[in-house]
Order: sequence, then structure tokens, then C-alpha cells
Amino acid sequence: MRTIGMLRFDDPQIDGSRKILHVDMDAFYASIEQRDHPEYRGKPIIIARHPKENSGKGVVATASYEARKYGVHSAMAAQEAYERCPQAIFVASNHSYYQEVSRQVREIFFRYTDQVEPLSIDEAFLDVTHNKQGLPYAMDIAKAIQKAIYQELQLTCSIGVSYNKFIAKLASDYNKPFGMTVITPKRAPAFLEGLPIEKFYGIGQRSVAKLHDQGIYTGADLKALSQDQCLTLFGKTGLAIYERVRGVDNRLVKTVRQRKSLGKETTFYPFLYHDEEVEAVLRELAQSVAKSLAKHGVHGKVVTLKLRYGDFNTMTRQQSLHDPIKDSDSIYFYALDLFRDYGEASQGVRLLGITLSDLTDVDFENMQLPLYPRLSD
Ligand code: TTP
Ligand code: MG
Ligand code: MG
Repeated sequence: MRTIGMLRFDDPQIDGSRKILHVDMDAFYASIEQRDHPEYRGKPIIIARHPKENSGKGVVATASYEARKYGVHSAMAAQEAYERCPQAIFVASNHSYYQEVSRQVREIFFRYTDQVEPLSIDEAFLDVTHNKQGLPYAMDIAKAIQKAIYQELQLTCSIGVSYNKFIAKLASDYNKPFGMTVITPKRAPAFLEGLPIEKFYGIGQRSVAKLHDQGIYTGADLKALSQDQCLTLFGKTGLAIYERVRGVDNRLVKTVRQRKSLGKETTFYPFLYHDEEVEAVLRELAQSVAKSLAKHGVHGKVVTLKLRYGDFNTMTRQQSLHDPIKDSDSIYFYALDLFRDYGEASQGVRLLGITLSDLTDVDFENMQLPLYPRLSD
């Protein structure tokens, strides 16, 4: 129970039902350079222009773990980094390339969930409570993601697994590089109580010094503060800090990706030569597209049929509809229409695909009205 003036509130409650990952790449820019240049591996790499070529100006974007041993870190003047580690290899940043790698990492996340909230070029929150594989343990998804990133991109990441964003982010940082830290609701109190106060979001460097003066060093010390004391000490963020130290953070993972299209395709060998075979496959594809539209809660206005013949000649044909559709009969109807207009089964069909695009959320506003109003209305 807590009181603010005359008001009394129950303490915030933990919601342990969500499964949240925070994934952060290790020494991201430097690791990409070490991957691409084997001669950089195992060596101190500093992502910045060499201060000698840059009249001492410039700042360090990041440094490989080998360089960090010398005290080199992000945002340090390149000149100072050079003084600390003169043997380091300086590499100029190639931001657009790193952005491309960032996209490749994100594509791996999307295999598991669409609930992905990128925080920066090298990190993201994922809500895997309902994941595409139906895996029950968030840790197994974290392991699979770490493995896929390592095998496919030859890069390492660290992952925090927990029931909210705040703890997942702390956890990903807890054991770097190539680490994985799982904080269950049961483990959270001890984990948070043991953290130094500078780890709590919203506590700036100046506050840290002030708090140390008052003998407040750890999460446990913070937790001993009343809500009024938090509000006095931290102003507006006081309430959040009061909740965070109690393991409460109800912020949702905010997704950025609006799926642009949803499609299914399938290949055949031997090829299909008969209209009836093609129609049967289109019906199945339509059903599976409809299923995945329903799963994502979307419908779409453009139907695309993709057709590849035995000789690899490929054609795609689209039709644009006035209203969005989502049921398998409609999808089948329009896809079949396209096939009848443009397809020729006798040439031998090696691949068929149906895609629905121009997707929008199915919600109240764009729901279709029933075609026939009831007589009593
Ligand atoms: P971070 O995730 O903060 O750092 P990192 O990935 O290099 O290392 P760590 O293993 O500790 O996570 O930042 C990701 C990238 O963003 C980093 O590789 C380079 C870039 N960056 C800057 O350009 N300037 C900065 O001040 C910081 C902090 C990062
Ligand atoms: Mg990182
Ligand atoms: Mg980061």
C-alpha cells in the first residue's frame, strides 16, 4: 500500500504473463569489420577515422572487445583512444552497410514474431509470448535467434529474457558478449535489488552522485524509498522508478512493421499439366493465405498470382479490388480468374503462388456491411 497525500494505492503488481526478449549485438560495427576482414580478428579495432589522418578530431563509434581492455569506448575522442591504444587498427565507419546488416538481423527476428520494436541499429525488443513457432519457452527462442545470427551472419549478440522490457534490457547487458540471461519473476527481486542505481533508467549521472551522498547505491536502497520520496528525488520519473525497482514495467513492445503482403507458394515435380490440378492447388493456397491473414488480423485489396512454367518462364498477374478481402473463397475466386485469363496448364506448371497485398488491419471502420439487410431492420 502507498499513499500520496490523501490518496491510497495498492502497490503495483507484477504481470508475469509476457515473454520479452531484448537482443543487442556485441561490439556491432567492430564485429562486422572483424567478420569481413579476418586479419582484424583478435585485434583491437576502433571504429573512427585515425586521428592522424583527421587532425586529431573525430569520436569513437565503438571498439572491439580487444580494444576495450585499454579503456577505449564509444563516444571517446579518437585522439584519446589512440593514446590509450596506439597499436589499434582504426577503421572508418560505413554506416549504410551496418544498416543493411541491421536489416538482416531484423529479418531473423521476424521469423519468430512480428512483435519487434527496434531501439537502435543494433538492438530490439521482441514480444515472443505468442511466437510463430508456438515455442513455450522464451529461452529456446532466444537460443535459436542467437544461433541463427551466429551461423548465418557470423556475428554474436547478447540476449536478455524476461517478462518485461525493463528487465529484459538489463539482462541482455548483464553477460556480454555472446551472453544470455534469463530473469524470471521469481528471480527479479534479487536481481533488481543487487543492481547499482545507475542501471535504472531515468537516473542521470548527476542524480547518481547525489544519491551516493545519501547512502543510496543499489536497487535495494532505492526500494526502501517511499513513493513520495521517489517523486521528490526524481520528479516526474519518480513513479516509474518506484515501479521498476519493484519489477513492474507494463510498457508494450511497439511494433513498427506493417506487413506489406502475405503470400504462399508451392512447387511441383512432376509439373502440373491439367486445369483441375491447378485449381485444387489454388484452393489450398487460398486457404493457407486466408489463415495467415486471420492470424495477423489483416485483409488486402490486391491479389497476385505467380506462375512458373517448366522452362522457368515466370509470370505474375494482379488484380486490384475495390474492397479488401480475407476469406479463402474470395481469394480463390480472384486467383482462379487470373489463372483462367493468363495461365496455360498444358505448358507444365512448376510453381504456383498467391499473394494478398495492400493490407490493412481488420477493424470496425473498414468492416464490410452485410450485403442483405435483415427484413426486420
Ligand atoms: P551499442 O550497442 O551501444 O554498442 P556495441 O554494439 O558496439 O557494443 P556492446 O557489445 O557493448 O553492445 O551500440 C551499437 C552501435 O551503435 C555501435 O557498434 C556503434 C554505434 N554507436 C555509435 O556510433 N556511437 C555511440 O556513442 C554508441 C553508443 C554506439
Ligand atoms: Mg551492441
Ligand atoms: Mg545497442
